[in-house]
Amino acid sequence: MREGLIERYREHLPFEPGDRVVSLLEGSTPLLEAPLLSERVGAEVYLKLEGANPTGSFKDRGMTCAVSAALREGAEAVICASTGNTAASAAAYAARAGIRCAVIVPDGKIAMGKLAQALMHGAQVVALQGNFDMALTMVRELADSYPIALVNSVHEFRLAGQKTAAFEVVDDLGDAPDVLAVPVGNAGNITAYWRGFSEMGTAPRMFGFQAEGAAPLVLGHEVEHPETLASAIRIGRPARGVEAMQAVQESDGAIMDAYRFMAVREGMFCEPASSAAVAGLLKYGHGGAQRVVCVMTGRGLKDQQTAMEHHGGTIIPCEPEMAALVQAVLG
Ligand code: AN7
Repeated sequence: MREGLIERYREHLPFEPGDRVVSLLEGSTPLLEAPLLSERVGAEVYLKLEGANPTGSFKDRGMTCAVSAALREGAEAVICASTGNTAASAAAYAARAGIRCAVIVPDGKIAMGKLAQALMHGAQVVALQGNFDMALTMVRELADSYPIALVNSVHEFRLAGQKTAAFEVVDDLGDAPDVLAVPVGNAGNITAYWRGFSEMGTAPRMFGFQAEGAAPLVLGHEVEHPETLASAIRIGRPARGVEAMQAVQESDGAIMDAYRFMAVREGMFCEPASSAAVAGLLKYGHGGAQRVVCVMTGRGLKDQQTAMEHHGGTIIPCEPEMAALVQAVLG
């Protein structure tokens, strides 16, 4: 039987046998070779397919731990601020646990699929007329004053769960890659990977990629009004600072090029934030690495609107007649 990541990695995680575990069988995601990307980058590039997690993003790794820990502490409700994926994941795990969930999202700035997930799982969805950074500040204050467990990546259990992705990469490759490329918003995920690799006694170089309009870690200062098409990483004040990270920024144009390249050439439909890491690799290269792992943090279907606006294809209308169909198909 397949097991969730708390069962699989219990000796590395702060859970005891007998603790109630809330799992949707997250983790154990595929590591896929990317031949065309490898050719362009000039190194062996592998994709860590985190979109294969139950709610379609890497957030499930942290959420199984955060929600299980919240239950153990007797919480009856969880809350998070989110650009979308954390909200979807928190809502799903809270539903599974039978507790209430509130998600605070920047109004109009999260992908529709993620909003649909949060609503379907029965979360209380609050659309804040402000950005993610404001939402996080306010949610932290609220969680300090009321008996609601905060499940953002300021929560240690989130990082504990997310570090397991590094264990899987080392397991699958037989060793750590030379470089790990990952999109960065709050810098929770890159911090978690670094911990995971460190616990395995390895130290790959960490390449973090931010979108040009939302690149506080590259600029070295907070960004008050972050803007990018990659809405998942529209974050101006990262909750986690990081060591051992090299951060660069990528323009929305390059992110959209990478987004299409991955879908058209590699058959991999990821969400725009994930393609920020691919765009960065294409622009800055492998940095002397032989093996690179690029983390595909979320699934393309989450954000159909961006896909429909940037696919570059056409839909050919057709009358239900054979001649018209031949014309439409063969041109
Ligand atoms: C697809 O869901 O912050 O650097 O609230 O959804 O750990 O923040 C999402 C972030 C990368 C950045 N890729 O990770 C949220 C949220 C995708 C994401 C990131 C996010 P962090």
